[in-house]
Amino acid sequence: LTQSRNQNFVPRTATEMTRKTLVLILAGGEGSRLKDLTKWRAKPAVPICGKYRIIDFALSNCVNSGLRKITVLTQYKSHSLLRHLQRGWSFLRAEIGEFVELLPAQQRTAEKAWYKGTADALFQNIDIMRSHRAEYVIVLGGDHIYTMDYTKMLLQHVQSGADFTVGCIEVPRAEASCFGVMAVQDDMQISNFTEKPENPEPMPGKPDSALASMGIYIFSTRFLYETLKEDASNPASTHDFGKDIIPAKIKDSIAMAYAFADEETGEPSYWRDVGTLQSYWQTNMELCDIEPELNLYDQEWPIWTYQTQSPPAKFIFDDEGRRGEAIDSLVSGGCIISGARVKRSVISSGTTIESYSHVKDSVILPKVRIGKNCRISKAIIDKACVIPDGTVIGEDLEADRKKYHVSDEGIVLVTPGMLGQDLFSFEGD
Ligand code: ADQ
Ligand code: ADP
Repeated sequence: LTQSRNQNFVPRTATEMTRKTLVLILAGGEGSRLKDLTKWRAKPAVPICGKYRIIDFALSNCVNSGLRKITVLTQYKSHSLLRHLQRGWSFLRAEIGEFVELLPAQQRTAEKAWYKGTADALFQNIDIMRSHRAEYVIVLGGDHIYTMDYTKMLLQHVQSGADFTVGCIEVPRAEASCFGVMAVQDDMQISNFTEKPENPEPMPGKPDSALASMGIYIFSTRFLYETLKEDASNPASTHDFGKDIIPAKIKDSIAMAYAFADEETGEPSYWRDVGTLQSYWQTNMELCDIEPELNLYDQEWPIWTYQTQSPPAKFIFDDEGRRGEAIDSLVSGGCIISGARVKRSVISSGTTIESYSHVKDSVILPKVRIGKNCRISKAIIDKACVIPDGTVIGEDLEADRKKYHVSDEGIVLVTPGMLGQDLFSFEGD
């Protein structure tokens, strides 16, 4: 640690480094590409992987990394997210300097506007950040699925003496246009950064790959405060990290990239942007593989969440002796599969599936009721949907399109609203 070139602060121990770090999780994005899954809730609150919410992954990574001063910035449709955080993430102890603090957008400046961009979201809370007296600030998005020890990136940031460090990952060049894309020198200093380029720059010697920003930034605080102040008074700025701050600041500061990759093989680590219905569905489906890349069973890196206590999943013969079974699937607590077949699917907590129904290649969110004689395939069924007897989903996409949302890839999204469960008849939780 003492090799640090950072003039301002040199941590003497690893714990000093983590204790002097404040994490800010940006959880305010609209997530509009998830269609009706984010009609009532913010993207980080969307249930995923059978029993979690998307934000649980970033939060668990923080806690498991020993980074326990965490603030979460919320904005869009935040009720369900705030409730989840209050119920599930209030176990840290403020008395020993550990907390998850909620920062709902609250128009705290003279301007009568909600957060404009991600940098403005930080600027509006600069006094709160300062009160925590951190030396380093980690900014994370609350909407990715991955497990990552942030202290490795923090250590690199400290040792390199960087003003800021951007987490990056190798992605197929064909998919890179939805990310910030960067070029780096041999020492990992960033030489170029373009937000969502039409024609992403390939990696040297790898024409089909590009180096994408993971939207994870570590800043040395003094540099961050000066930068945010400068940006706030720049009328030409949209006050966004990816669009404004990062590209502008690589020129006149020490800007480093941290590669999120296997240390031995150099292969990119597991990281999923669940921004679209296809990627959301795919991320869930991958868990049905025999050895998924995302290991939810790793006791060294538990993914924490809030859940109501529920009994074990139950698989039963129905009255006519038909077996209830699930194969290549994840079935959460509180589920009852009675005389129905489930294949390659993720069935979230508290769901029931009745006789003669067949569910395959689908993601079923919590507390769904699937009646008798239903056939459901390649579908995402939102929380608390009640699927009537005899419903067929995923076989005739033209027919499905009339009632549900069908993605370009042919995945059918069904929500309570689409089933006529409206504000007055819907019983969420
Ligand atoms: P995007 O995800 O497209 O790209 P953005 O929409 O700004 O960028 O969202 C970044 C994060 O901030 C998300 O977690 C979002 O939920 C949250 N957020 C957005 N606006 C917010 C606000 N006003 N208040 C609080 N939270 C807010 C970014 C980077 C790219 C990078 C990708 C990686 O800009 O360079 O490649 O993330 O997914
Ligand atoms: P929670 O678990 O916090 O109840 P969810 O993740 O299910 O929330 O978020 C959905 C929110 O939107 C809940 O507050 C729920 O009551 C509401 N909601 C979802 N669908 C509908 C609907 N069709 N009509 C009315 N309210 C809905």
